[in-house]
Amino acid sequence: MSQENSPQPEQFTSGSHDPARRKLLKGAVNTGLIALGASTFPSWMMPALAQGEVEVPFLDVPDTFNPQPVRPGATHFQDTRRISSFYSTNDDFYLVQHYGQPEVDNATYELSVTGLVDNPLTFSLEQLRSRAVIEKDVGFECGGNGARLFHGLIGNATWRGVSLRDILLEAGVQPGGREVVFFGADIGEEEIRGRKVSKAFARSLSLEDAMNENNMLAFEMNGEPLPHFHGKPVRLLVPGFYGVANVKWLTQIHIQDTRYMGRFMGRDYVTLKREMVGDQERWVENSVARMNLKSAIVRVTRNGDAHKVTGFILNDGTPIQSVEVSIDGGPWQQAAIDPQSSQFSWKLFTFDWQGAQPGEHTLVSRVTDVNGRVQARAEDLPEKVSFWEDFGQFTRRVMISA
Ligand SMILES: Nc1nc2c(c(=O)[nH]1)N[C@H]1C(S)=C(S)[C@@H](COP(=O)(O)O)O[C@H]1N2
Ligand SMILES: [Mo]
Repeated sequence: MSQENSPQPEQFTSGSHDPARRKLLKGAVNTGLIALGASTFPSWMMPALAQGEVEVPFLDVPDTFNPQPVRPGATHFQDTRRISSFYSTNDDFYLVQHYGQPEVDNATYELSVTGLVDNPLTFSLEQLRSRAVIEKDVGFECGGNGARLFHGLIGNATWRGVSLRDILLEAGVQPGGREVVFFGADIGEEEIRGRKVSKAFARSLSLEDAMNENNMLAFEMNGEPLPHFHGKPVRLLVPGFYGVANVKWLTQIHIQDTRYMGRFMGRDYVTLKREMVGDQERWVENSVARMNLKSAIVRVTRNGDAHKVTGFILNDGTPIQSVEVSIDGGPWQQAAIDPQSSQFSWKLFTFDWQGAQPGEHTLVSRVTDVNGRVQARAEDLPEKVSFWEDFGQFTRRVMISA
């Protein structure tokens, strides 16, 4: 077995490109039976498996695909074939961290607000917790999520915390403050132009984006104190943005008058694609920011003769018009969106597949938002050489047994 046949999520930021991996996945056939999930989460639409219900195997998932339980320091991705509830559990919600998982002590934790502000501020955890609390369902995926992990770098949770906007208003951003930088407690050694330097994980937002009332400094996830791996005790949440914006182990917010250029703004999480700039075709880089309009089918189950297709939608919070499924290249048919969905949650959808015949089939979904934007086929998107922002239509192959 070639090493590339088995996805290595730890290495997904090291510059692997989609095309090679995709080629390998295409040829793979899963002949084994899929073990039936034992999890039973309360859910609007789907107990993990209802009585008599079985998973239908995907032919596009190779036998070597082997999702692991959470391990300290490691990337974790969900087995999306088992997504069966609106909220991901804190353990199954994916994990990505580039400089390990620092231990931050709640008792000595401090968040500082510095730079171009009238009132520099510091908060203890207790002081943050005593502010007005906001609560929101927010789902997101890593900007590097994609087909090779069957879109497993994903999760949806209910979060509680305080308003970032209120804190910035209290600090009083001075005229000229343009950029808000968020630093984590995790520090890595980076070699930049031949020099080794210690750098904290950091991301920035324009002042306008930072002032959005949806942004939260979160200290609770699904009713529990924010778990260590997800950024204990406080993380930033920017609803509608890719995961990289949601700085974990947050310790400093700094307002400055220039662009912030760090590895995770300017070198990694940078998409390079070919597109029209005015009337010129150019190669263009962009820093991964708002989530693109995306849907994917992740699960197919069978109960007697009835087949159910399940998938998810993620985007920047623009309301969704519809999500549709096409079987074997046939007409687009409407799927049903989970009514628990809210603006920034993921949106699970289900489709009742009538009259599925024994044999091999292809299934694909596409989502449309209220502005008429339609999820494109991957081959219709601009040519792209980086694997960031994988949001084209995702065709699945299944085998229906007689
Ligand atoms: N401090 C810090 N925050 C971070 C990261 C990191 O490495 N360090 N990784 C980012 C990336 S790339 C992603 S996708 C999300 C993942 O959040 P999760 O592990 O809670 O799912 O955290 C973001 N916040
Ligand atoms: Mo990420």
